[in-house]
Amino acid sequence: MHIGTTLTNYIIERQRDIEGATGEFTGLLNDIATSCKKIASLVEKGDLIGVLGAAGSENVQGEEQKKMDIITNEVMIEALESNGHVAAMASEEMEDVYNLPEGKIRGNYLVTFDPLDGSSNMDVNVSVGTIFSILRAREQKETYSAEDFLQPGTEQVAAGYCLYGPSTIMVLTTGDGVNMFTLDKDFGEFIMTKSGVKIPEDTSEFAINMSNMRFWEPPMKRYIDECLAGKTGPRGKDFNMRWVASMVAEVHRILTRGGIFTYPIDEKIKAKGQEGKLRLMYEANPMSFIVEQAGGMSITGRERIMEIQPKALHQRVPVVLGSKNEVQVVLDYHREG
Ligand code: P6P
Repeated sequence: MHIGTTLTNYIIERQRDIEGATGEFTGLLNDIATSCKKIASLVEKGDLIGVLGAAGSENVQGEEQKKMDIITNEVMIEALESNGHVAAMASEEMEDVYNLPEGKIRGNYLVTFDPLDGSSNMDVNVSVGTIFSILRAREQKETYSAEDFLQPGTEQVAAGYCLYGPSTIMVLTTGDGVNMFTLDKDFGEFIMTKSGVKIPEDTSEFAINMSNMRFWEPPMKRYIDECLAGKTGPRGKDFNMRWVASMVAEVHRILTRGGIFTYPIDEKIKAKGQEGKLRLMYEANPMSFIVEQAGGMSITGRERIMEIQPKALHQRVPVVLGSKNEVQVVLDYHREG
């Protein structure tokens, strides 16, 4: 597909490539695009419409919910539940699976999403994003449970995110590479601005929350120490560091110019009885699908994220993703112990 085509046309063209496609998948992707346009409008207005700040509640993760966490979750549900493409949904902001109200037609696809990842950045006007993942429902039924969603990341039929930054950019993979679409707000269409995105295999830019350094496991401590040692150390080159505290922004930078992003397991996380900070079903898996489709690599430090058999809807995992030769260094260090 050519630069300048609309997301709508791209999706329809892709549907033609898929034998037996019924148009349901096309309709679902368009519904997701519609929800992201609505969210982009709300994010942009911010304080003008009183949507910033805390909601006064906690999500299933025990994290303080922002007003926009709840608002954007409702936007996604409203956009996805009415057109008969979705079997059920799961969200960072909802403890249980969201089953469609009685009478709504169930479709063939399960959708997981983080409606506004990095939402605390909204209050300080820093980029945030929506992350989504699409799985096939293995059977048609009225009521779905978490077990229906517990499929490895390799089962995803599509994944993407919408980054609400200086531009609003939808990044999408349906298993045939990664394409980027920039929202032209003058006429409300996402326009293809990059096609066949590839992550540079090497990098000298790492992203990690350095305040957790004293909690890291030895392999991660070794890796970051060597980055900080730069030319004087075993890596023989200087590194740059970034930390936006918005995974969507970090991944977008890596897709654009390379890099490595990691939220590793650490002693603080283990002390809480958790296996990581980021969530598998609606953060790590969709981002891993995108990164791998762009020629990058995505692991926990020890194994490929997309091969993990999920045990729970809100399961957390360590994440190390980005330029494949750099992620390989981290994998090698974990294997050396
Ligand atoms: P910390 C946002 O809350 C998020 O889930 C990711 O988008 C981001 O990379 C990470 O957590 C930031 O975590 O500990 O730096 O606030």
